[in-house]
Amino acid sequence: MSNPLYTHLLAPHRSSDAPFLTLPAGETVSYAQFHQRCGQFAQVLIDMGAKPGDRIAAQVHKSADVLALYGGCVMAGLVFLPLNPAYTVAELDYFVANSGARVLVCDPANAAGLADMAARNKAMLVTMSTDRTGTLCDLAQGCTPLATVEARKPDDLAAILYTSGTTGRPKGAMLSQRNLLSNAQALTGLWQFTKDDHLIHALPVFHTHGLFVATNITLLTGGSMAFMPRFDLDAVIAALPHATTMMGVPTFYTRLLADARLTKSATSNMRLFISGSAPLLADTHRQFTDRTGHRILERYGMTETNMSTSNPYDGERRPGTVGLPLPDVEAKVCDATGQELPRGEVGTLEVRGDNVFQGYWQMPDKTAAELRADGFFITGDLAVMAQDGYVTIVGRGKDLIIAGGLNIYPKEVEEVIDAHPDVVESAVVGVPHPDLGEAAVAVVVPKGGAQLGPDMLQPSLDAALARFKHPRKVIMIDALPRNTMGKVQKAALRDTYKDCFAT
Ligand code: MCA
Ligand code: AMP
Repeated sequence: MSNPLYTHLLAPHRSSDAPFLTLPAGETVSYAQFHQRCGQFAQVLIDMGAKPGDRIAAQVHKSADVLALYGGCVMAGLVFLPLNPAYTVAELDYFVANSGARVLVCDPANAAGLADMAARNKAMLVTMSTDRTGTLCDLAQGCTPLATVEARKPDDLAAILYTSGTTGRPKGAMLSQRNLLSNAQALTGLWQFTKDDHLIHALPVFHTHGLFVATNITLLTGGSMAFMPRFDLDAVIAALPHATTMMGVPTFYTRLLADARLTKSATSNMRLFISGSAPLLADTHRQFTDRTGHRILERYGMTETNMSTSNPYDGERRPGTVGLPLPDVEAKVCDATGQELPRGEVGTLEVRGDNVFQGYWQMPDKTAAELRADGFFITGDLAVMAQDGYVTIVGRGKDLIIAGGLNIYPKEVEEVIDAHPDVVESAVVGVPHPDLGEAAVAVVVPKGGAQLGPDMLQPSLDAALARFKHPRKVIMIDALPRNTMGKVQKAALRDTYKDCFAT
């Protein structure tokens, strides 16, 4: 049997009583218990008729069982498809239909509302709650774990994660066993993770950061995680003295810095704080060092590429930069044709390596537009590479807002607002936000004579979009600024409203 992810992440500690997860109530999940649960989910899914390569979509709240479901998919050769619990039924419908998911796992509270959609898409609907109940959990409870793990080749798919684009519908990034394993191995070595590490895990588990970077590294080393349902400042501060590492988005760090309990002594047991998913301000980096003595290690990645660059463990962690390409990852700053630019010039970052995904699920045209024939992936991030190889992300070539580490595609929000009968047009822009880094502002032109208050857009937004995508502010104006070509000047709007969240 060959199944690289199983062999490296799950098999080595399968009989170990060492803790894998510590949960908020003080309960622990040992490696042996986790392995058993993975095997039970694998067997239940197979009994339901799932075949290797089938997609298993899960829109559930964070729990130990979600990770076991991921492990179960690995064991049964299934493709795990995690989805943000904040998504509306309309958003979910697209993901289930596009992926052709065989099974949709949802929270019991949502089952009735999703039944029609699941049936229409021919997906079997089962439930999982955070307290280990629900139809899937109940079936797993009494089930004998899968005895023979499904064979998988390195290029077989392990997961699909949807990521939006600046145009069109979200695209399913196909991640292979090789993509996930190679990245976990590279990061483990680079960041010197061992079985003695105890990682504060306060991230969601429906994205690369919390699901793959944090979890796969821990599984690979046999270390443990303080597994929290969400980022709760009090819980994270209480966990610091017992932990050795934390991974977070910049908002975690700004919230910690705003609390006087973040001190040198509170963090004296910690060896490493890692930040990513959005730009960490150099100022935040410096303030954190001044307060705690720790230099936050910033790294850079994407759903399509896993992690591509990182500041070093030993050596200079340069504030404002995302460090150097990972071992065996090539990174270059290019012009629009893919021609590498001289060091110091701004261009688009392209990356190549085992970390780079297999393409977009059933979207060959979109794959071809972003993944070059020679294997380089066009990230859409604007970057500069210094003479010594350090990469700085200076902007985005794509129209994207990253709020608290979550991506908001303005186009998707504008389409919903523009469909309102009293709206002529709108522009959604990201502006600085003290907590989230960036936040979305909608600038809306109402139809002449229409009495359109900002709240009147709410029903349309509620029906279509997860709440984290809703604009934090709606501003009505008479006309959008346009250049001579008639293009909306988003830069001007960003400038006009740059202080609207200033404290
Ligand atoms: C929650 N809300 C947000 C966000 N999160 N709005 C905008 N941006 C957000 N990120 C909204 C909710 O809809 C809700 O709105 C209100 O804020 C309060 O929600 P709550 O859940 O209480 O918020 P929170 O606990 O304060 O969460 C903020 C957070 C969280 C801790 C920053 O969003 C978070 O954990 N972010 C991390 C995301 C992440 O893991 N990103 C990695 C993906 P209302 O009141 O209207 O209902 S990127 C990735 O994986 C790449 C590969 C990489 O490089 O890592
Ligand atoms: P996602 O599509 O959710 O995978 O988000 C990937 C995007 O997050 C990248 O294309 C970058 O724009 C951004 N990103 C991730 N890490 C960093 C970082 N350390 N600094 C700046 N931007 C980042």
